[in-house]
Amino acid sequence: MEMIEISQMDIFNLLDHNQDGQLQLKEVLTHTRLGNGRWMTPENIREMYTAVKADPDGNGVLSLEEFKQLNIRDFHKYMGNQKVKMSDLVRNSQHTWLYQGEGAHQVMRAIRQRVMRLTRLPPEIVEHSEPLQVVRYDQGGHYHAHMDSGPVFPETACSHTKLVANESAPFETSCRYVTVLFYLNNVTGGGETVFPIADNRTYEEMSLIQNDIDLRDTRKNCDKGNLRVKPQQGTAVFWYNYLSDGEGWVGELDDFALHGGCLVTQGTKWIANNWINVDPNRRRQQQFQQEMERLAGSEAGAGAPGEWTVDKAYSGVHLEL
Ligand SMILES: [Ca+2]
Ligand SMILES: [Ca+2]
Repeated sequence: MEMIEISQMDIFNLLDHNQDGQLQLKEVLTHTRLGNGRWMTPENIREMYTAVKADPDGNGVLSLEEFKQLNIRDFHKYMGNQKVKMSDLVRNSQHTWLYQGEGAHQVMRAIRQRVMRLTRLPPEIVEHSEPLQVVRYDQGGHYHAHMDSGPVFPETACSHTKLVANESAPFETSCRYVTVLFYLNNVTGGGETVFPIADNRTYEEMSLIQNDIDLRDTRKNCDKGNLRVKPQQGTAVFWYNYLSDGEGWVGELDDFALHGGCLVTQGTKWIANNWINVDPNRRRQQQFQQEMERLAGSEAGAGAPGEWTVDKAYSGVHLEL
């Protein structure tokens, strides 16, 4: 594989969203998905600047000169020494997966049938989607605002079709066209589902973080989100994570689908998620469905292992966006 050389100057320019030659706090925050699941607040960034002496003139922004002086080892050492609590993570909850394919418990089958009727999507698409994810948030639990699926470029593979398509791709995402979120109980305090920028026509990525207010932070700023849905047992909310391509198929990612789980202030919150996976590449989706049908047909009577294959493919999926 070819390695890409990028200089510190290139990184600086990538981070400097408004191209003013300074890194503002929000420009740094937008790119702080560090891979260890930790959520960074403006205060965390300031503490980090102080600890690694990143901002010697103390004006709260990093100039190119300051950025070049940064010792990346100091930074990693600082991050490595941080004690991380569950409440510091992007997501503080537990989950499991429940099989819904042929032969599953009638309640699981009934949920799948209802998702078909609700979304009006072809049964073969819904049947070959991910199993049901059941999630429990204890008191103090949350999930900061995120997208359920990622952008799809020509060189992006979908998790569900990649094996069938047999194409090597540098990027991969789950291609979750639709999310159906079920509320399994009434939550005593908090736990709303927040869509911080729903219906916000003037949305721009950087406006998510204003001074010290990060609208994605569901522990602190749920009250400032545009749309909040209160959990009510037996109800569900569903939305599209991608726009239409204008030709009856899945198009670009819909940034407005950003959502999160607000802090549970009292009691426990139980939800379940059904994600409907559709490959924006129509040919790959069709290829995948044909293969699933062939597998189910060739091994009929053996508990439809074709579907188990799909379910198993998702057993390790843990998406942090
Ligand atoms: Ca800037
Ligand atoms: Ca500075």
